[in-house]
Amino acid sequence: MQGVSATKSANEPDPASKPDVAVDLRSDTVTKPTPEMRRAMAEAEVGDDVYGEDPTVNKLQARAAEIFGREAALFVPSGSMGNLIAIKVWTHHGNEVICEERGHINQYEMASMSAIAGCMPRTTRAPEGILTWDLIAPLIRPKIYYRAQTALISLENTHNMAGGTVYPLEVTEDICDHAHASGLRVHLDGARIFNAAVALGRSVAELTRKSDSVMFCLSKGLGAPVGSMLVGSREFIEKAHILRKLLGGGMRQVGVLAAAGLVALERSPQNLHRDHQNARYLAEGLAQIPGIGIDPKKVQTNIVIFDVRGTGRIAGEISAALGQRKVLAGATDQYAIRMVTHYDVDRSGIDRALATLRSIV
Ligand code: TLP
Repeated sequence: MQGVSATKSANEPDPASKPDVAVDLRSDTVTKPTPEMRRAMAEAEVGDDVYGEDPTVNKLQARAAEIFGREAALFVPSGSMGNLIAIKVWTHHGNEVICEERGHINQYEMASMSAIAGCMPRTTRAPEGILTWDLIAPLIRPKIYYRAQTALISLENTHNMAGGTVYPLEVTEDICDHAHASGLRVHLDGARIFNAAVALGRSVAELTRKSDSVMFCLSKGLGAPVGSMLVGSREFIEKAHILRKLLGGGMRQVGVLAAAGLVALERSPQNLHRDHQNARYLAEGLAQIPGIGIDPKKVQTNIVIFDVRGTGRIAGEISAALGQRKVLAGATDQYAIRMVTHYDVDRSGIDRALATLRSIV
């Protein structure tokens, strides 16, 4: 069981400790709503949010804006839609968006920045996924009539596919200062910004204060069943609101989801340090398995990506073998496997995952 939490009772059975139940390390998106979330959902006051009349959504939006120290916030169905909306607000068709090559907006959002926002990603690979102004500056297009124009820089904190890495605050702020001086906007894909905040011991407001817009997910480590938030200035959110409708993201009595989101926002950040401890413990265990490549010191948050080349087998084979033994993890490329710790997996689940992998390789 994950620690002292108001979201789950200490008597609740832990699914990971039952051998017939899978240890699901595919993602922190797999977390199920806690009993407190389910109660809040059942009791939520609702209204038609397309009319702006859902009191629970309005409360969630006001609270998110307050926590991030911003003027306004908007509830959106998914992180992908939130990122796309932000890109559309800050760009025109034909613009370029600078992002890290392995970034979610570049790899996992169905090329929506091109297909829908009409933008080109301009990417580079950064050590540990952490962009710096030195890496970004050469990617900015000169202001010449025959070149596409750079409009936006999008950062990802924590960086998912680089292994949950965290941007040092000075680096983000330096990027934002230079970007603004160059007339560029900065969007933050902060799907897991609360994990970054816990890792750095700082508030999400501090970590994000210089970004022009922030998207964060309620439905990852925070454990809500659905939903993400955009936060920024009132003007940004007004534009985002229109674009959400354009994309078909206007929802009606959606307070039932916002209610779970509110519980996630208030309660879950205090539990994330356990996921980080479990991830480090997992990485230390993995490092002792012959053929597995990982540096546990590099695991800063809840994402563990390890190399299986030394086992002589490819990641897909190993993850399939793990799956047959009810340990779920995804291959992220030919030789890499990702395991993500979260609220619904405890130490015994991690031990099971380690023992299972050891027996396979
Ligand atoms: N990430 C998912 C998969 O899509 C890879 C996961 O399991 O980690 N930004 C970041 C950094 C993300 O990791 C994700 C989801 C999103 C945006 C998109 O969020 P959703 O799934 O709500 O559209």
